[in-house]
Amino acid sequence: MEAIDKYYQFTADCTILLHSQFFTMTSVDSLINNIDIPHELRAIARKVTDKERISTDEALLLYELGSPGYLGTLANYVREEKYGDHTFFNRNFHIEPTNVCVFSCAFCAYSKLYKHREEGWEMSIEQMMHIVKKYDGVPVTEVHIVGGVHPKLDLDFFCDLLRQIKAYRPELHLKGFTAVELDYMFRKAKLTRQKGMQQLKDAGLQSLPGGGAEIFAPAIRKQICEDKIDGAGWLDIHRTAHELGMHSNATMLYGHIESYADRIDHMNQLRTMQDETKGFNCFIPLKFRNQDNDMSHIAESTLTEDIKTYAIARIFMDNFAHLKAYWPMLGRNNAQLMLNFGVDDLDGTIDDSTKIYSMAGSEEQTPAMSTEQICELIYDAGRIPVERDTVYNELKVYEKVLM
Ligand code: V47
Ligand code: SF4
Repeated sequence: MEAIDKYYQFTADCTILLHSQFFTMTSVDSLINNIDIPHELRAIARKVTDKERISTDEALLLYELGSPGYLGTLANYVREEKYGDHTFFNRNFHIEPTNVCVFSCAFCAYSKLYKHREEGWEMSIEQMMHIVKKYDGVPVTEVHIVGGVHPKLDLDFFCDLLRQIKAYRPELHLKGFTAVELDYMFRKAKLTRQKGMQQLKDAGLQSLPGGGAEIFAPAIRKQICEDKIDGAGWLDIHRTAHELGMHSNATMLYGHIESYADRIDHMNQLRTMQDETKGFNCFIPLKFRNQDNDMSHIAESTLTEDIKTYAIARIFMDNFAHLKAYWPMLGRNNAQLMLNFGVDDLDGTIDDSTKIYSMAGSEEQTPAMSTEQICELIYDAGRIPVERDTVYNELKVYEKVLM
């Protein structure tokens, strides 16, 4: 009970902080010149305003010494330097072909093992085309296809699906398949990653989502998702896509058994690869949710932890253009809050079948938001909604109409 009281007290404090001194403090100069702030943090703030990259040791220091106010001011500075108040979203929908999976990640509340496949679902191409057709006349720009790793749904099956969607609605951007699904598909087809990826690209695939990255550190991966592709393999799949001219996203599953050093190592490996390929569109920290999975005994991260992780990601990952808060996972209110901690993108006005999070305990009962609702959420945070396509071309700025 005491812990719950403390949590609510913290949330209340945080709200007060945000609505009072946080928003009035604002100036990044005050971080550099305020002698009450530890000199190491003042030096980091100076580096950031000088557009110098911070090191992994400095990122660790931010976790250890940075207050939410300090981190928010600095991350917000980076975000506003790039986009001012512009805040991106896109209109998309999801297709989840199956929740049957040969892997058994301990955090996953969504999949059914192949031996219990009768408890799960598996869609035919016809059923998936039925979903696509439901959006006839709806101005969506992207379909996001992701699911479990089903041994019978192979590369040919997915190429066929992609070709049929493209033939039906050529302007829809096809973003699909985590590196985990791709690795399995290519191995099963006995193709190199280059050849397998090329086949998917030829069939219409344009981008990869960021899933499956989890935490690259082998010791953590061994405990939470031992049997699927390792960190080096995940990076290699994304490199392969980038070399073929495709773009992709990157995620990090945080707030479970990993350390701060593991998070920074993960972000550093992504930052290093981005220097080489420049193929990542955005970085998406994913907060671990603990319901109905084999890691339910692990407490979820606090809001302070979430704030710090988003802000540090924005400060550290200087070569990533965008930082996304995936609202079905984080909850609408907390995703909105993150717009003050470096986030410039709220993903999509996603419709229906985003089951992976609702099953693991995200408070989003209905993971769908209309364009109007997402715009309101953004206005309410004092920002300006901008509809984008998958690769962040700006499609429409929604200026608020004052009555
Ligand atoms: O890799 C699974 C995560 C990911 C849980 O690229 C969980 O635009 C928290 O990556 N708690 C798949 N996270 C989804 C994903 C994604 C989502 C939205 C947009 C994009 C994009 C990518 O979901 C998995 C895993 O890291 N996940 N279970 C859980 N209990
Ligand atoms: Fe399968 Fe993905 Fe769930 Fe892991 S997270 S068990 S790979 S569906």
